[in-house]
Amino acid sequence: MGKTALITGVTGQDGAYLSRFLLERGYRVVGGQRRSSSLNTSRLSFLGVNNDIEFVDIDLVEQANVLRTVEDVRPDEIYNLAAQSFVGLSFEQPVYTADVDALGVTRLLEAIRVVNPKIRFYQASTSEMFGAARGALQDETSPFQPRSPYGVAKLYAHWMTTSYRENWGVHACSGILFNHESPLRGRQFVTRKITSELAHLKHGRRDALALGNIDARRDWGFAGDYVEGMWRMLQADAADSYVLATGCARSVREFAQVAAQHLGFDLVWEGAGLNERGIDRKTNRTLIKIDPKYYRPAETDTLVGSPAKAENVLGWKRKLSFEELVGAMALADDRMARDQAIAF
Ligand code: NDP
Ligand code: GDR
Repeated sequence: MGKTALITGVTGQDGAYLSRFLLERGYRVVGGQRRSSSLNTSRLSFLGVNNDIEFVDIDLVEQANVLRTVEDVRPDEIYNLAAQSFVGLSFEQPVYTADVDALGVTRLLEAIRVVNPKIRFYQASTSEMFGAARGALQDETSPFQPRSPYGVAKLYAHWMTTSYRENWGVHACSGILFNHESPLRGRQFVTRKITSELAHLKHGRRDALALGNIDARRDWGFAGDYVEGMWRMLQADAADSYVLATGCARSVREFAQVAAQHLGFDLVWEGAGLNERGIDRKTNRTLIKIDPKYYRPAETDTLVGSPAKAENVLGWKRKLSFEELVGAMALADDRMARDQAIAF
């Protein structure tokens, strides 16, 4: 009989890719979803796995609910992907972010300790914990300097994961993942915002796309590659912390440039600061403008990671390049925007 995995945050980007990955390996996948007025299983449907998952209601702010779920499901592995994951929002909702992203993890770890300390645990940690790192290559030994309430909450969760490993012998891993994207990425994150909105501009929308700090640099990989790394961490004999990254940083400006090219625009930049514009040279139309509304109170300018440990110890290797990733996202949004333009 295959193993049972409980995935919290199953309706999110990574939840969808991880579900598909585990189902392909014969797992029984139990998807923890947060009950709301309208359930969002669109990503799971997109990957064709919606009907193969058993759903349970779980909300990380509810201790008894978390405990009962772990008791009922009796999983071999728990992948904790649930989070208030939008860094920008964490500046406005720091208490809620901490409740879910920090204390929520302790609630899960306590449930494991009570129900069965042999359950293997994956915590979705983040490069945001490195925060003010300023461009140097970050690895598992780099100092943490979080700049956002989200990063601070995730750092607490990272240390609690480490603590349950050291104090209670739980096979608890912290995956310190750098940004990973896909056509299933939420539209508030900058990559999907760019591919989705540029595609709509191509298919008739008029308003230019408004961005914040286009000189921010991130290490962008493909979500489908990264969920394999999560699984590999839980298969290793010893639990540990691992960085998953590409080792290469690109600016938001570069991402927009490549996406625009895939969508048939010839993007050039004019002006500076708040007056900078991204213009389509072919039509002289403004595609991109700057709106300070999207600036963050404390910005993390550049984040780039070294995946050397995961590559050497786990044999993990990402497959998709930056150009292939942007191309796949642009193509998917091009089709979606075209179909919507026809439908209306
Ligand atoms: P998403 O935002 O796409 O998904 C987050 C999931 O968490 C959603 O299913 C959401 O449910 C669920 N959720 C939110 N609050 C709660 C709660 N209180 N109780 C239970 N479930 C909740 O994130 P990603 O898939 O991109 O990321 C997965 C995890 O990895 C997150 O923890 C994120 O912080 C972390 N991470 C992501 C990186 C990335 O680049 N994608 C990089 C590093 C870390 P609902 O559908 O109801 O909103
Ligand atoms: P991030 O991703 O904060 O790194 O968190 P996001 O795509 O939101 O921002 C990346 C960078 O782009 C800059 N930026 C903008 N960002 C957004 N969202 N919207 C804009 O209009 C815009 N303009 C410029 C941002 O300032 C930032 O520098 C993601 C999430 O998935 C987290 O959950 C995860 O932990 C980290 O990645 C690693």
